[in-house]
Amino acid sequence: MNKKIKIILWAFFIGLIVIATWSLMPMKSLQNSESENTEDIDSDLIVVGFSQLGSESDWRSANTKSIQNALTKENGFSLIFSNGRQSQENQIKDVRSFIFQEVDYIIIAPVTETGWDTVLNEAREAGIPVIILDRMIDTEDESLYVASVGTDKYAEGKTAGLWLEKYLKEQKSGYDALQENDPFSEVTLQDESGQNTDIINIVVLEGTLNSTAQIGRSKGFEDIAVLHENWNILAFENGDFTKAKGKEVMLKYLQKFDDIDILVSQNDDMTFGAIEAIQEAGLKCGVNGKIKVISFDAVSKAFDMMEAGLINVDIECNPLQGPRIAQIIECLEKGEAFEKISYVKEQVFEAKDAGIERFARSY
Ligand code: GYE
Repeated sequence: MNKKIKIILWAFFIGLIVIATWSLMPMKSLQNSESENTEDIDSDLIVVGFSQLGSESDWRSANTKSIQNALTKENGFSLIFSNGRQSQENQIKDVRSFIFQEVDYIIIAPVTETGWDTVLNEAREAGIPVIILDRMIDTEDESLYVASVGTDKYAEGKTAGLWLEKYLKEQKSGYDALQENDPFSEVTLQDESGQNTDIINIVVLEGTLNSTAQIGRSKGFEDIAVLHENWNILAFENGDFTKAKGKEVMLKYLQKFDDIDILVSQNDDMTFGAIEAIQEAGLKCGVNGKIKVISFDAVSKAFDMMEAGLINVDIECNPLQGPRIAQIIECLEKGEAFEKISYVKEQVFEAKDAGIERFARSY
C-alpha cells in the first residue's frame, strides 16, 4: 500500500471513531448528568427522581438529607439524586433524564421560579407526577405539579420586619443614653405608638435573584419597611446564598456606608461571610455591636453565633421536608386525598434564648 492511501485510510478510521463517540453523547447526557446516586435503581420499589438545586448552604445540605432519610429502601423507595449545581439548565436535563428512565415520581427543588412549563409538560405527557420542593415555580398551569412542599418565604420576610419593629420599640422604651455601643443611643424621637423615629440605616444581602426565597423574603420585609418612614434601606445586592458572596458584598457595603445600623441577610451562610467581613473591618455586630444582625434559616452554626451574641435574631426556615414528601407519595399511591400546597412549621429564635432553644434541633 502506498503512503498516500495509508494516510487516507487512517484519517477515515479516526473520523469514524470521532463520529461514533459524538453520536453517543446525547444519550449519555440524558443519563443523569450530575447524579450522585451510587445505588442501582430498584424498580420493584417506588422510583423517585430528585432534582436538588445545589449544595450552596448548610440549609440545603439539611434539606437534601431530610429527603434522603425519608425516601429510603426500607421505606419502599428507590431514590435517584441529582445536584443541579445552581443551574436551571442542569435541572431541566436532570428532569429529562428522569423521564427517560421512566421513574414513578419526580421531585424538583427549583433554583429560580420561571421557565419550567416545557419540561413539566414533558413529564405530564409521560404520566409522571411532579412534586415541587422548597421553592416555588411561576406558572399559569397549576396542574403541571401535583403538590408543593416548602415554607412561606413571604411570611419569613414579614416576620423579620416585625421583629425589627419590636426591637426598635424595646430599644426606645429601655433607652439608656449611657450605653456606649448602642447604635440607638442618640434616639430622641418617638411617635405616638412608641416607635423609634430616628433614621435606621439598613443593608440587605439578598439570595439568588428570582428564587422564591429571595422574592418572598425581600417582599415580606419591604412590606413592613414601607410602613416606617425612618427605615432607610441603603442597598440590597445579590449574595447568592453563599458565605463567600455574602462576605464580598458586605465588604463592599462597609466601604460604601459608614453608618449601617441593621444587616438583613437572607440566609445564614451569607450571614457567616458578612460577620467575617465586619470583624475584619474592626467593627462589632450583634447584641453588643453597632450593626444588628437579622438572619434566616437558623442552622446549627447560627445558634453558635447567636450564643456568641453575633446574630440578634434568626428567622427559621425549616428544611425538614422529607417526611411530608413521603406522606404525599403514599397518598398518591393509595389514591387518597392530600393538601396540594403545604408549608412546614417554623419559629423565630433570638440570641438570648439560643442556648436553650438549640436543644432537640437536628440541623
Ligand atoms: O434559606 C438558603 C438556601 O430556598 C429556603 O435556599 C431556601 C434557601 C435557604 O440556599 O440557605
